[in-house]
Amino acid sequence: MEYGILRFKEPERDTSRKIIHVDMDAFYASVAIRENPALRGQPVIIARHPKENGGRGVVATASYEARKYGVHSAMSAKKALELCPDGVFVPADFDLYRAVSAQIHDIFRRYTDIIQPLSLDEAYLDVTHNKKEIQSGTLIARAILRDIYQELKLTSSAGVSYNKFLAKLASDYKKPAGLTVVPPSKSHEFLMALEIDKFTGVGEKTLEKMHDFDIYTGQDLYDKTELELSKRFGKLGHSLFRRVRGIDDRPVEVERERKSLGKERTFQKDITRDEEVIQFLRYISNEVDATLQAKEMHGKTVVLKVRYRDFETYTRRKTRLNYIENAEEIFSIAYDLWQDIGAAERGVRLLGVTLTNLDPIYFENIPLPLWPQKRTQEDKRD
Ligand code: DCP
Ligand code: MG
Repeated sequence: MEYGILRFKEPERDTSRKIIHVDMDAFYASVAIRENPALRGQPVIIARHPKENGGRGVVATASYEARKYGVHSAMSAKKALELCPDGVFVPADFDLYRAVSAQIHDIFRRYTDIIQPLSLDEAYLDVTHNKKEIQSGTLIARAILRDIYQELKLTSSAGVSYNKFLAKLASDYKKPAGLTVVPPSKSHEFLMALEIDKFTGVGEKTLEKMHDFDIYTGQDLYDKTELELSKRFGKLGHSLFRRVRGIDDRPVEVERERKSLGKERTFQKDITRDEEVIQFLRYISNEVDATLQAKEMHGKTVVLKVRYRDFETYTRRKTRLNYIENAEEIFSIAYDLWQDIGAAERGVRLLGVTLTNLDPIYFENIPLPLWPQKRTQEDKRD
């Protein structure tokens, strides 16, 4: 017991979760380079060439080579050309980015379904309880970066920590192709050294106010009282007071998956031969296709579900760049997936085939929103 000293209790931190933030490196530019290897090593700028549209265009992103010239997102294409006259301008291809993003999400889903996308190239994952029962968030993050690289030939960066705020800061810490882990024991040190503009919500205007108040680093922020911060910065002040103490209890908010349609069957007698699996997958692919046609829907993602005799259940999915148009295509993807996860000799109790991310066939030309609609106020500032 201490007497005579009035002590303010530090607010509690919850360090029980394992959160990963994944962010693709120079996303649009990397996809463009992957599609056209002649671009590798060149300063690639994702924008229409100023010559083509009178210089009204804006840079979506730039490869790291182009960034050396000072080119960055949201800069006018005209300015980018001035800074980088040898820049290779490539127009954006949103359908392609959306498709690649779905493939990245397929990889995430091998580890967890608790995924919150912030944009096409960025998402939070809660892997506290994950499908692989891996204890270490770091190992999962490493596996995800590896899968993305091996399967999609794209590099990404990840941050691992016990909350969203720290995980996001960490993913940005060693870009490109970086993995940064901030365990509870290191978060204080990490936050104290951070420049103040790295804190979520501190944009240009707030930055000036921070400097006026002699706040340049996490440490300076930490040294202020909650009252001081809330007086000057209102709600943001309250939030920053907590953030700089490593507190952020926002959950990873799962987006509802778009419509899906599938069929599955539990067999009276377990299947034990590959030929029987193939035969059944053919049959059920036809069934799914017929129902889809009746409902005038189509999709790009096939999910295969397999339950073995011992009730162990696996699901695996694959996303195509284009809509899957018939039963034969559904079957061929389902069979590919079976080859990944199937082992007939274990005794197959249940098989299921589902198409997800369905769209109505006749509304193809309505553009989907590029950014997820449901975002909390704070994520909007992320
Ligand atoms: N984007 C855009 N306009 C912006 C910012 C981004 O069109 N003002 C697009 C292009 C990016 C993608 O969103 O490729 C992802 O944005 P990021 O901020 O993650 O940037 P990058 O992935 O391009 O680069 P980094 O390696 O810094 O993450
Ligand atoms: Mg990115």
